[in-house]
Amino acid sequence: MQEQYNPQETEQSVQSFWAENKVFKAVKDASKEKFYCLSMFPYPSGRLHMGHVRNYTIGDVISRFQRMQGKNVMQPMGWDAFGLPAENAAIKHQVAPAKWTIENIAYMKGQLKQLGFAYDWDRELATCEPEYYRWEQWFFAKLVDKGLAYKKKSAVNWCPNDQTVLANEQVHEGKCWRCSTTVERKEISQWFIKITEYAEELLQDIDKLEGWPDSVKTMQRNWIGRSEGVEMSFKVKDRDEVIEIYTTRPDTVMGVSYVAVAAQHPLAASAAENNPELAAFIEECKQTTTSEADMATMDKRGVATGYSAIHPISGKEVPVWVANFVLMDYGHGAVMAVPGHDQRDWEFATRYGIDIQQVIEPAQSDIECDLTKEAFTEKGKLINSGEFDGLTSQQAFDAIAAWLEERESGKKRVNYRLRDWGVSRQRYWGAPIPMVHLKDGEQVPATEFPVELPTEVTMDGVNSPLKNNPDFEQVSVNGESGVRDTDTFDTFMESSWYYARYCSPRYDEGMLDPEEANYWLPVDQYIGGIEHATMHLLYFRFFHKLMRDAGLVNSDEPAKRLLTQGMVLAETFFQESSDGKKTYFAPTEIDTEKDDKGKVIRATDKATQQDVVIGGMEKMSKSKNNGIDPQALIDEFGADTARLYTMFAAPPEQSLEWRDDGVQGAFKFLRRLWKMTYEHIQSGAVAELDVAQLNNDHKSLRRKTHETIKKVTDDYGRRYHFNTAIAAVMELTNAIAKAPAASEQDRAVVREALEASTLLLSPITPHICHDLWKQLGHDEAVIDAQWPTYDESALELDEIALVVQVNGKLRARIQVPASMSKDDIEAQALQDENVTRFTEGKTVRKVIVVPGKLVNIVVG
Ligand code: ANZ
Repeated sequence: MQEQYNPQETEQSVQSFWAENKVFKAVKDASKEKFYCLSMFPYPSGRLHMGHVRNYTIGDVISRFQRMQGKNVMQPMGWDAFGLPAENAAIKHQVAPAKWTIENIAYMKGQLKQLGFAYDWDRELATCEPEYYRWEQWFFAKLVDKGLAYKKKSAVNWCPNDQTVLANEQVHEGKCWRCSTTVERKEISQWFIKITEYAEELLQDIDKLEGWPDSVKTMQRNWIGRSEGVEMSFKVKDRDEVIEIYTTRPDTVMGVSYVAVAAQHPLAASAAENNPELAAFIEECKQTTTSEADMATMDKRGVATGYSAIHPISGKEVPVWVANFVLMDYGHGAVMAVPGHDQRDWEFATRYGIDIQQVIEPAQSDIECDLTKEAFTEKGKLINSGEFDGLTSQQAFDAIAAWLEERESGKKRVNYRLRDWGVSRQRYWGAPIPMVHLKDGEQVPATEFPVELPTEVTMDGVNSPLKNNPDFEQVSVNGESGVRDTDTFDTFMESSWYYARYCSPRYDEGMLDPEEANYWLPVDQYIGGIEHATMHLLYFRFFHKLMRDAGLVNSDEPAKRLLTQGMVLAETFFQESSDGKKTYFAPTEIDTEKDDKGKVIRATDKATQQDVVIGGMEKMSKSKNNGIDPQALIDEFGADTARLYTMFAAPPEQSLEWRDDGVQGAFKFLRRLWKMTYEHIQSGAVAELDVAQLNNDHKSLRRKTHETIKKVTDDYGRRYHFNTAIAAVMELTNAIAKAPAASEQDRAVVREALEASTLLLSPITPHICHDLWKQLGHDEAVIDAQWPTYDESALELDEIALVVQVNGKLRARIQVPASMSKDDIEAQALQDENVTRFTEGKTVRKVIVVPGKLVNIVVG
């Protein structure tokens, strides 16, 4: 064994050992409990960032721990390889997206290997491979056949100058990113998958996700947004149309003072025919995109149509308006407006001088209701509502629904905020949508898969190489000639089922090999960022159910347990120019002064020696220039230090504030552990541990060892608190350093403690532990070693310390044998001279013994 810890040398040789022996190859084995551990796969952007390192280390630690628990672990890795950045790079650097992507994958794969992650690389996949996306296309064709995918018009960002569709990221402040032309909204025909058909199941099954964070479950519930309401129709006076509306507050129906429809509503179009003001307003609404979140705060505006609607209950006439706060794709694209009890309706009515009527009064008199100030939106008791007066909102809900139902002018209905998933993207670098437009206008799925994406392309930045490309577009299906869809899938499609494909990544007879899929699935532990709480994690659940209903998997949910790791933050440094523009400095460009807690208190620009502003901890990002390059860290300290530091600095769910001195500390700890083991081994052979021969010092170190095993096992397995696990092992190594090493039994207990430390740290710092384990004389690799179990008898104390109080005041400390009875403890406490000083001459009225803690004596 070398005296000095040399991480580069150790890590290379250990990684070769793993690779040569295919140590992490996962093979189905029905006799063993399986554990499928999955970290969200990366987009191959070029280099790993610290967020990846953190995410993948967490997954790796869990995988290695589970394996040492005796489970059959699978941990795969792959690439979310389609997407816009490859197209952008293609335009900027004149390199085809495929080539750029493949080069990035090669580089990043090298980095993942350097970090020592226990992946089964034989299962690697990249979503841009035709062998992968062919099954996605095949599956989509199935969905089309089942009626679960359909085409409809939907708005996109359109640059009239470049004549191209823009992704949201390509619209900067309403202008095209390339030519700065004002971007328009344009309706084009696109494919949708009916996730709404699964809305109820997706909602109900959230309750089955026991191992998911509550925050994610709540976000999914809100995203699905189930509401119970009533739909009813308003006839339009002197016209044939009826306006269908959806309301969650039918109890307010007698307070309706207008009806508002969306700009895209058919009635709006017909009313606009002879009304240029209305036509202009509709056009303006169609051009603006307001997110639903902004709807609440935006200016509520509208134009009257001149039509009147007839109230279904009172028969009164109310005006029909077109309003910008009504969404076309929610409910029926129309609302019954009740300005007395809905704040949006109130703002609109106030602006346009429309009647505001109170029909609900507060249930309790101390609740304020002043309709001149704002709407009263709470539930209460009905007033001014004719035959429904006096009912509570809840009673009125049912009564009014029944009233409408009897007359066939309305009924109860459940509604969801969730919309169908639009999967068409007018981009090149994605999986082609496998649909063909036949001459007669019919659209049919392709019959052969993959519909391969041409990869030898040049990109002009305007047109997708798929468009106006006869080689790609012209096709014949069952003898009929047609034209292919030139759009590609949303990349969320690929990431919705990769976890299942990992189970049989090379299977070419189908999308999934059912035997493999049903052995490995569901994923036992999924790890990724909280930013995926809704979109990806909902699509992923949805796809699992689609695959289940296609007979491909037999479970209801894709992942049992989910961990959302926190962000990695770092200090920011900037200078501000007189016009308020901030220039951010990279940490490598800065000299810092720190206080004794390691907090930066002064920073100067290395180049100019000028002071710069310390901007505080923020998420590592390009825009703040505060990223720490993992590669530099690995090169300087090795992967084990990078892994140890990221696990030590914070528990996985919390944000991690990067501290350089913490990295140094992690490295020093590993160096010390190495040296300690070296010295122990140098001092010669070690005898068997003989419990009968142990003195108090031995027992105390042994107790520490076994307490540490107990705590660390719980930290890893249940709590996922790797930081406290590491802290516990550090304490144990401190105890080892202080322990005597002269006698045979001295060294035997030290050996036991060192071995435990090595095993307990091995999931986090697998390279150094692999070497140390070997040096400690073991033939089997540490990854194949069994996780240590604690010895209950080692935890037992021979003697325990108790405090003795007299009348509640601490007066003495006594040592007693751990097995001593309460009576004997009481007797010993009463005899202690520090106690007798306070009890002499007094009557002992009561003695309370709290085992393991204290004795309280009451005298009077
Ligand atoms: C009358 C009413 C009175 C309403 C009242 C609310 C309070 P949730 O709960 O989110 O499902 N609404 C219906 N369709 C709409 C559309 N296409 N665009 C904008 N708003 C729409 O919301 C349901 C409520 O949102 C419905 O209940 C309707 O306003 C409005 F005191 O109807 B309500």
